[in-house]
Amino acid sequence: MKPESIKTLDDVAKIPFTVKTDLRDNYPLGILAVPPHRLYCLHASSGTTGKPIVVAYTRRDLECWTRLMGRTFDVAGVRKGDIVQNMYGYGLFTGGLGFHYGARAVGATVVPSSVGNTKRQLMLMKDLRSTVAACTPSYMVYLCEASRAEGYSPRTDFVLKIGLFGAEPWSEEARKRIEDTFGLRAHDCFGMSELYGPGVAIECDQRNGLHVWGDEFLVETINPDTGEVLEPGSEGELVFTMLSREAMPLLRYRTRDLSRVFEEECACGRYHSRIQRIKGRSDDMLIIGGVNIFPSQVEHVLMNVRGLGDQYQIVVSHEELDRLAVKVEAPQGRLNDFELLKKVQTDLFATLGIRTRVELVEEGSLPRLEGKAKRVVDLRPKE
Ligand code: DLL
Repeated sequence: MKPESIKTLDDVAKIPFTVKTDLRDNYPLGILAVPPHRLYCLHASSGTTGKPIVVAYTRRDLECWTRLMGRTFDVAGVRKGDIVQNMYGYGLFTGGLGFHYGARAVGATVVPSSVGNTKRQLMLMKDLRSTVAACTPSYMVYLCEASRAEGYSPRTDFVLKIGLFGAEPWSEEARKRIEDTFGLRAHDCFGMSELYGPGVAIECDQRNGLHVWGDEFLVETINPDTGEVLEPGSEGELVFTMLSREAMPLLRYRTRDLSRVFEEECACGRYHSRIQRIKGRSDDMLIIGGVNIFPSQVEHVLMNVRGLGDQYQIVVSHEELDRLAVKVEAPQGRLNDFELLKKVQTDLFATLGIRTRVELVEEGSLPRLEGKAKRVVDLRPKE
């Protein structure tokens, strides 16, 4: 295709899709559209195998991302004078720095407390009088319980007004729980590393769909099985084209996220079209406490540990927080081999970045299915 081939919006449908494996196959920086010395920053997110996907930003890309995050904060009502406790992970994950840039763009005060250390988070939330909480919704739900367990009265000890929650699917029930506990207004934020990070779409005060920043992202919905473009309003897989990205201008990037686009004007007065809250994914990626995990990553680790059997099962559950457990078969003599267990646990942590409970089970005890193996058991409550 040549740039001249695109004359109208309908011509966009002639451009082939870009998919996650295109990025993985070109690891680390094989699809850059600028010379490497123009890069200002690199982030990374999980790929389907051991190697992550690397995402690159020029100076202009970082400025654009910051502007989009600033708008995202603005839509949610965050202003100068607000104190933003940013509990997204700082590091390769785009959540931490993305929200950091957003807070700076609106002139708010940012507390980069990053993930974890719940006691300290609660202490800071009270003592620094944080007015905005930014974290994964599952962590905020956890803070509902944890704050009471630590002896706080969430509505009087904290002064949170606004919550910016995303990076994983969540429900209206979770929203209600968070709002009732903390007396704040919770906004759903959507984004993905390949599309800068957070800051692709955000709920306004109407909270009836998330406004997509259409001046930067052209959004389409497709039938995930056939690739056919769907009319606005129909449910399908979201596909994004970035309009001004320099380092990695992805065209028709398939997100695997299922949603619906609607273009009606919003009561808030904004013309940016909206996407419905993400319904789920059309691939097997699991999101565990905001961390993306592919079952193939687990398999990759297990295959590389000597002494294990071939069958395994991934069990995801929810006890206060999302938990990941891996059951793997081992020969009779090694079921109590602590060294082996430890090795699996350490290797999984190194690849996935989250802690996993590993169980060595008897050979023959895990279910065998004909045809496609069902490796994942997800016991988390459904909406
Ligand atoms: O999760 C970026 C982000 C950080 C978004 C903080 C919002 C807040 P990735 O790690 O690349 O990037 O994961 C992207 O997470 O394709 C969705 O499946 C899922 N996801 C992100 N936001 C939402 C949301 C960040 N609001 C993947 N609702 C996406 C449901 C979400 N799923």
